[in-house]
Amino acid sequence: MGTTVRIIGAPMDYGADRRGVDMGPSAIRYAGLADRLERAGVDPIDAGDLDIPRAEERDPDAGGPNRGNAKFLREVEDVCTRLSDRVAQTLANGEFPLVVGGDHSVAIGSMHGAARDADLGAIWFDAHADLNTPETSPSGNVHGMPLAATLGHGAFAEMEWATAPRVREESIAYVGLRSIDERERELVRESEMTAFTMADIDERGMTAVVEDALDVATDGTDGVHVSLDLDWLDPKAAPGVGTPVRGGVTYREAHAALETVSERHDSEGVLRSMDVVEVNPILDEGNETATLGAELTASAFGNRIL
Ligand code: 6HN
Ligand code: MN
Ligand code: MN
Ligand code: MN
Repeated sequence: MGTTVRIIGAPMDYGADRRGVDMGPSAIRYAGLADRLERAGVDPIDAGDLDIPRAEERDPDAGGPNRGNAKFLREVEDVCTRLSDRVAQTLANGEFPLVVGGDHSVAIGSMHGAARDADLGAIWFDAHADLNTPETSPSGNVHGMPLAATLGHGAFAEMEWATAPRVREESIAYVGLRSIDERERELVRESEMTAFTMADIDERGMTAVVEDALDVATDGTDGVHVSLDLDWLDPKAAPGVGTPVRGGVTYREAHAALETVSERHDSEGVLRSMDVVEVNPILDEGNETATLGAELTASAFGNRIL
């Protein structure tokens, strides 16, 4: 049979300002994630959720001497450490780890786990660059920092739980970038990462851009991590997110992107891990954003019309 996809729920909201994103895993399951994956031809196993204490019971200011401006850093560390173990174990069992968030800081754990025994490339489907550090973050929200954490920027250099040495800048591609803080802009420009903005998608079309992103993320790596932040889409298509940005990807472009990933995966087996994050059911309309998250995940595994 096909691939076994292990669904790992990470109902974490420590990294975001707007409460409710911790309900993302329930909403995405309710939207039929497992059935949709099955129809796409893979075997889903729902591993349930990581146990995550409510933010109200925790101290946002804990997290050690280098935590700077970062809120709930100690809690994010705890969750990401456990998540990394789960992801690594899943891969060791020959299964595919699908992490369902939760805010985007869960990606620190998924990438850490997926990069333990492999050089990992990444495609970042997001409106944002997620490259802030505890020192530079304007908000203190760790969901704006996962790529900086993975790459070991700033204070993250001292945080072994966050940094993934086998993820290199040159193997990371952004797709759909359109909201970036000043410091992040400089970093992206100076870095060896590849950034495809919304303007690139306007000009060249989604499929061509994603093909290029796949080239970047597969070159010299053992596999690709796909990080799907639902605020990548236009708020008209995905209203249920905490940090919406106008001018995003359309419903159809989003499917085309994930279908392009799946086609490359069919021919070259490139996918290693994935997360789907930032669905906030409180802000959503009729579970539309959660449904989109489930649909797009199925598209990544080959849900085809014919
Ligand atoms: N996301 N750059 C802003 C910040 O607060 O650092 C927004 C981050 C959004 C985070 O995409 O998951
Ligand atoms: Mn993000
Ligand atoms: Mn290698
Ligand atoms: Mn985002």
